[in-house]
This record gives sequence, C-alpha cells and structure tokens, in this order.
Amino acid sequence: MARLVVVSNRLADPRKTAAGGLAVALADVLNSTGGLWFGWSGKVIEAEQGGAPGEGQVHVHQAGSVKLVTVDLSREDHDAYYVGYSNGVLWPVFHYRLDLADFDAGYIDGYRRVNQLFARKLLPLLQPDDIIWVHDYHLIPFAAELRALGCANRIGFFLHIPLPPPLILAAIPGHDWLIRALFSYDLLGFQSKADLAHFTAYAQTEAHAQHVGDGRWRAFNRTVQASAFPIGIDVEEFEALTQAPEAREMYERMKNEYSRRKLLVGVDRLDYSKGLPQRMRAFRELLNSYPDTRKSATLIQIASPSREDVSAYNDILHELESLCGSINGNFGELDWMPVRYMHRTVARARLPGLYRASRVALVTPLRDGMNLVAKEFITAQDPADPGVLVLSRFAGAAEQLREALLVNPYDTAGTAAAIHLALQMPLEERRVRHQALMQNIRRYDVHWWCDSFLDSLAEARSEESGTAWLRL
Ligand code: ADQ
Repeated sequence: MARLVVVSNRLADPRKTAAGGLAVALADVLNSTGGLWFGWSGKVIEAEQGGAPGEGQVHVHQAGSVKLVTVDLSREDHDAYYVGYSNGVLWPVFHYRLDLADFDAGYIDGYRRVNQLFARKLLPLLQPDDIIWVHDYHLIPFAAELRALGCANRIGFFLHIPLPPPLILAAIPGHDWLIRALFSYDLLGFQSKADLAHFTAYAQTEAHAQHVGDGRWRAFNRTVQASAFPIGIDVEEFEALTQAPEAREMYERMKNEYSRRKLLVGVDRLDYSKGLPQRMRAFRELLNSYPDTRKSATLIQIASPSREDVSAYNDILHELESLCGSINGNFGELDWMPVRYMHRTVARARLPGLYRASRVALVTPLRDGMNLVAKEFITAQDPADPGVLVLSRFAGAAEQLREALLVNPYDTAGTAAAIHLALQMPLEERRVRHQALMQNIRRYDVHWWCDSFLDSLAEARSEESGTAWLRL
C-alpha cells in the first residue's frame, strides 16, 4: 500500500491512546505504511524573536515508524490564519453563525499565506506515489497550493465541520475562491448527506459544475468525487476504556455520590455551536414544568476551555455561568444543587465512568459536524440498564442515531419535554433503543470511516494529469 501522508492543523502522537479516536484510527494506517503526519507545531514566534510572515522552522520527530513533521508560525500568520480566518470566519459561517463572523479582509491573505507555507514545506518530503489526506477547514486551499507547485499526487480532503447551504456560504467574501480550491482534490469527504447536498447544490448553482455520475462533479477543468463518510469512534478502544480501573472507579464514585438522584450529563468543548445556554434553559424549563424532577434530576455539565482568544467564547462563558448560577439560586436546596458546571476537561480515561453513571446525556448542539460525545455515551452504557441519549437534530450524528430522542434545541419547551421522557423511559424501551444505536455505532466505527475514505481515494482520480492543475 502507498505511503499515507496526513495533513492537519494540529497533530497528536499516534502512540498515545490519550490522543483519542482519530489519532488512534490514523495511527493504524500511518504505522502500517510508514507514514508522515504534517501540520502546525503549536508554536508561535513573535516578530521580536524573528517570526516573519510566510516563514516557519520545520521540526521532524520520529514516533515509531511514523514521521511527525511540524512547522512554527509567526505571530502575524497565526493571528490571521488560525484566530482570524479559520476560527473567526470559517468556523462561525460553517456553523450558520453569520452574526459572529469577522470578515476582516486581511485574514484571508494570512490564511492563504500559511497554506502556501505548508505546501512549500511539505512538497520536498513527498514521494511520487504518496497518498495525501488533508483534514478540516484550516486547510481548504492546501491541495490547490500543492498543485500550483507541481504536485500530482492523489489528494483527499475531509471536512470535520458542517458545510452550510450555498446562500450562507455566499456570505463569505471570496467564497468562490474557497470552493474552487476544493476542486483541486480528488476526493471530498463530508460528515453527512446534508453537508454533501449543500456541496452539490453549491457546485451546481454557483460553480456551474456538471454531474458526471457516481458523485463525481466537473468544473474548472477538474473532476472531483464527493461523498459522505460519517466519522465514528474506536468502539473497541472505548469499550476497553469503560472496563478499565479509572473509569470503573469514576462510575462507583458517581453512583455513590448521586445514589438518590438521576444524573444528566453534558460534555462539550465550550463553544457557541454546542448550544449550552439553550440546554440550560431547557433544563430550567424541565424543573419548572415537571415538579417530579425537582430534588431528583442533577445535571453535570463539563465544558472544556477552547479558543479563549476569540471574543465570542468569553460571551458564552459568562452567559453559561450566569444561567447555572440562577438555576441553582432559584431551585437549589440545602441538600440538592440542580446543576454542577465545570469549566474544564475531564481525563479521557474517566469519561466513560461519568457517561455510564448517567441516566441521560444531553447532546444538543445548534449545529455540529458529527458529535462524537453522542457515540461515546451510548458505547459506555450498560446494555442491561442503559441511559438515554437526547440528541439535537442539528448534529451530524442525528442522521445515523435515529433511535435517540431527537430534539430541536431552539425549542425550550419541546427539549424539556424530551428530557422528561428520557428520565421516565421504561427499561425495555431503553434497551431496545440502545441496542439499535449500538449496532449502528459499531458498524460505522472510526476504522470503517478511515478505510472507506482511503478506499474511495484510491479509486477517485481526476482525468487530468501533469501540469493541467487548476491555478488559484
Ligand atoms: P469537536 O467540536 O471537538 O470536533 P466532538 O466530536 O463532540 O467535537 O468531540 C471530540 C472529542 O472531544 C470527543 O472524544 C469528546 O470526548 C472530547 N471532549 C469534548 N469535550 C470534552 C471535555 N469537556 N472533557 C473531555 N473530553 C472532551 C470536531 C467537530 C465535530 C466532529 C469531530 C470529529 O466539531 O462535529 O464530530 O470534529 O470529526
């Protein structure tokens, strides 16, 4: 098999299981092909220390048979490419939040400059039959930049976040440049059929692409294959983690501590796409409208810090803290606090214990590419007495996990009613739903995702070759 080259904004050491499902899945293929993983080192070099736009030192580490190659970024590049364009424009717009996007014209230049820098640094390390797999919104123009340097390798792209409909995409100044850049890939992978449909709608209406059969689209003198590959988790790894001592100990502790309560759990990165304030309002509505839940329902909400350099994150942090405070102030008793909110990350080894001790999981994003917490929660359950998943219809996972209780997170009363139903659900119904959900999660696990993407990439190939690549 050809060598796999993975390109993503950040890397994880594939030998460390704490890195999580994606690193574990990629590690298999990277290890077996003696692969290379390329991306940003995480280091920012200030101008006074010599950090210059479009420049960056390269570091090479050998992790077993896998080569990890990283590049430093200058302060100016980091602020424009990462904070400005990736997280200040693409993240909000792709999550349908035009109101939060900061279309500062300078960002796009930095975004392109870093993609060019990465392409320049990777090119000399490539072998002619390497297969290149690029990940996520930070790197949309990466293949186009590689092609401009003469790279003729097979290149695939997977978008981990949603792709919005054409009219939302069209709000981005330079959207035509971005989508045109996608046509430099041989294969485009999306999380859901809905995202794929948005791509094809854009391709037809804005790029005037022609469908040439089997999900292949032709425009700009290039043909690209576009498909949905819903990402999964490493089920076996997560099951083993659930049975390991740290998770068991966490489970026992939670069961003892909350023996008289029914636990609800939320585990998210603190991000406005995750619908945390809406979730709190639904929980408050539950306590208001269903008095039987008072003194019994306890919501543990873990929100791990993320991207605190973007101002919208501070707003969500304060809103969430204030909602939790008011719910506890209004409903709390001396021996019962309805919400336990923690702004931190839970160690991965303990997460399954927390999930298993919970009767209900609240996974209610306003928009989410997939949401792996939903799949982890189901996997960690005891099949004989499983908990219930309350899942937003706007998470990519909702396309697959039809036996969850699907909710509209904007509908406070409707979500509260679904949470109440989940808390009351009889054992037999919980078992039937859990079994069906588990079947799907097991079948479409992260290895299926990885294998099916790479199999499709091996088959997808534009008719063009040599130097006929699209120039941006
Ligand atoms: P994320 O937005 O980061 O990822 P998600 O898929 O929900 O979202 O979570 C990724 C991982 O982070 C999960 O393994 C989860 O356990 C862990 N995690 C989240 N919050 C945590 C916390 N507070 N403490 C400990 N661990 C926590 C992006 C897209 C998603 C898509 C993934 C994968 O936004 O839609 O599912 O990529 O493609």
